[in-house]
Amino acid sequence: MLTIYSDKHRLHHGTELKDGVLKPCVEMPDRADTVLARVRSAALGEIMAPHDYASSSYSTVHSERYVSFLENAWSRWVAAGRSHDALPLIWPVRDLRSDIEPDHIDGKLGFYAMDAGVPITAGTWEAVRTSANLALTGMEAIAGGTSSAFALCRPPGHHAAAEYMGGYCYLNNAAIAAQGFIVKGAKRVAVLDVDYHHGNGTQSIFYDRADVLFISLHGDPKNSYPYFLGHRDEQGHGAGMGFNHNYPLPHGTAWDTYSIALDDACSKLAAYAPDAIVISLGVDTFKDDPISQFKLENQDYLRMGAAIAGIGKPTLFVMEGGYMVDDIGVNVANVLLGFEGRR
Ligand code: OKP
Ligand code: ZN
Repeated sequence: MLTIYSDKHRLHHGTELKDGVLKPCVEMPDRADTVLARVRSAALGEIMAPHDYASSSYSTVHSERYVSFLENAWSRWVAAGRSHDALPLIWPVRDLRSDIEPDHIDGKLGFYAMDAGVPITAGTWEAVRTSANLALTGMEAIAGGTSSAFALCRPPGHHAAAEYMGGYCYLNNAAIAAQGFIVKGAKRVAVLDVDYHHGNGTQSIFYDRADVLFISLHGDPKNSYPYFLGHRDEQGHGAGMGFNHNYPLPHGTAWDTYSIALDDACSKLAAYAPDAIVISLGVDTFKDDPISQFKLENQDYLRMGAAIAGIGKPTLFVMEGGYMVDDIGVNVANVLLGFEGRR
């Protein structure tokens, strides 16, 4: 399988507010390095660099003012006299006004964020745009006839919506790629999100559309981040009614239960007959993941890949979460090897 990768992810490494303490983000550069090392040692296939795309390529799913906020946030922060990572600290919840964008960077950060897990540093924008470019490059390879590809994205993307960042995500790489397929003429595209956390950003972006099916398997939001989206009754809106499916699963879910939901999701995907599938590939469903609560084992990821291959469509894998650094290389490669019928 073709892998698309860039070293530029290393430009982004920041701090998050976690357990009441400012700490280095668990979403760290070592993650991508471990995955790349395994892609090499498993001889998965060619590794290529991303093409460059203009910022307007991201405005297919994000608003222009949000993309421009991301692009300029660090320089605004520095101009306000700050030198540590930029983090939001106030949000326009419920009856506060969100119809007027603040001018001050502190107001803008809260306006465009859902939590304090999205540090902006000097190198963040370059890493973020490169991550989206990896997904776009993979999409173009598949649109051009390649049957599958793996975009080794970092930072991840599935919590980012049209106008907000959150949960280590800034641009929604999977959504940008899915929309890219549509722009290139696909009639229907499906996104399957197997990250432990609900892909609230991707759901939000495609919620009222029938041409992009979104299916997510994740920790029940009653007890797992992002808490405020991902329930079973969210099935789409307007033309998109019936094109959004959530499978919230309890803490402790292991392969026996997970695979039943996955098989059901795969039947829905096959019935939709998409021209292409985008997989939001998080491996934080692993039993030893430090921030998640499922119990999948190394070998289960081979089965996951085989189940996805069973749908039989051109497939773009886009890297999302997975924080047990020692195992994410093995687990990601197992999905890709399982997809290819290797082991
Ligand atoms: C990202 B992905 C606030 C952030 C809390 C959020 C976990 C995000 C997971 N400090 N942690 O879906 O793997
Ligand atoms: Zn996750």
